[in-house]
Amino acid sequence: MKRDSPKYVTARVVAQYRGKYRVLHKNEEYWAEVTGKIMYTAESQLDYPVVGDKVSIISLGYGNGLIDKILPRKSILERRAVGKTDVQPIAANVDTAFIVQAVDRDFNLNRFERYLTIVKAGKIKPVLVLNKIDLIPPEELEDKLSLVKSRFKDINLLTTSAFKPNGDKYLAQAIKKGKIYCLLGSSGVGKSSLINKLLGQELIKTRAISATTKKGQHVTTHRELFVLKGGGMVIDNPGMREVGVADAGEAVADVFSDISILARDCKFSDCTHDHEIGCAVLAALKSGQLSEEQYLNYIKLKKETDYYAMSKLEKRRKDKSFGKMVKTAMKQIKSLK
Ligand SMILES: Nc1nc2c(ncn2[C@@H]2O[C@H](COP(=O)(O)OP(=O)(O)O)[C@@H](O)[C@H]2O)c(=O)[nH]1
Ligand SMILES: [Mg+2]
Ligand SMILES: [Zn+2]
Repeated sequence: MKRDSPKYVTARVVAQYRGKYRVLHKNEEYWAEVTGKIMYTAESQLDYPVVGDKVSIISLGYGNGLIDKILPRKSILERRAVGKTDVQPIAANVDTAFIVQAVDRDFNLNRFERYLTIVKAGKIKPVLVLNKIDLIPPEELEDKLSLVKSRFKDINLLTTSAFKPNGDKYLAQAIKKGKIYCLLGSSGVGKSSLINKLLGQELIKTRAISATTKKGQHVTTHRELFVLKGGGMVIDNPGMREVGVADAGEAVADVFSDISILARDCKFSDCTHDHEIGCAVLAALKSGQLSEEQYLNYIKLKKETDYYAMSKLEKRRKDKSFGKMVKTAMKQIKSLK
């Protein structure tokens, strides 16, 4: 008797739970787990599926599936817990990240810089979003907008309110069919409210019970991708307390482009802009051309990436000596034969 060959389909990871994933193939949803092969060969979290990933699954019927392979990623957004070296993937294949702040209490230019660094390190396009604009008078909003614009000259910026009719207009306009977006920012800035507004009431209702799995969706997910009516995809993220930067040396230079340009005039090419004689960055700080706030944030983020790079090097060194150990052991084994 001939057995049926397994049915492979390509699907999108739309939600992740502990060890389980919800994936979407066309309009069909599956609950999926990863194969043992993925589990046993994984070297880090990066080898596991993450929301936004395209995966190849084996359909097991009844809305269940096995994730067999992660298809090559266009981009990967990752962060690092402060003081640790392992990176945590946030989302895959994101085209544009909306970095959200609320204009009332959360407003903080340094925080924008930190998020910009992780977004740029992931080769993702950033857009800054000021939400809850219903809470402040127009003059105050103007002041805040000019502060953001003067610090981030080449980054797109838009304003929203989840509470005003059409308050998501600019956000909706920025979202294109077939592209993946994610909302980043502290807890409470209104990310989920904005996504609800983009979705509209009806869509949320139809999501209450999944047609394929017949399971209710009361489970609070940590990260979830929503498909909008227009065909754009939006990922909601839980608020992240720590957004440590990882492999982001280049991104830091990019985000702090003013400092990078100044640094070309430093006397030493390896200047750390910390104490060196002939440092153009320190000179600009002294003359007031560069603000102390931005300088300090730069030094802080630079230290974080340097630390990360260093520990990676150390890891590599360790790997090397382990390799040597294995070689010597193999030789000894051979000589015994
Ligand atoms: N006034 C005002 N409140 C908002 C706005 N957006 C969200 N909120 C409120 O802010 C709180 C946090 O919103 P939520 O969407 O859960 O934030 P998240 O943690 O970023 O997902 C909730 O009480 C919302 O009702 C807004 O545009 N204006
Ligand atoms: Mg939320
Ligand atoms: Zn310097």
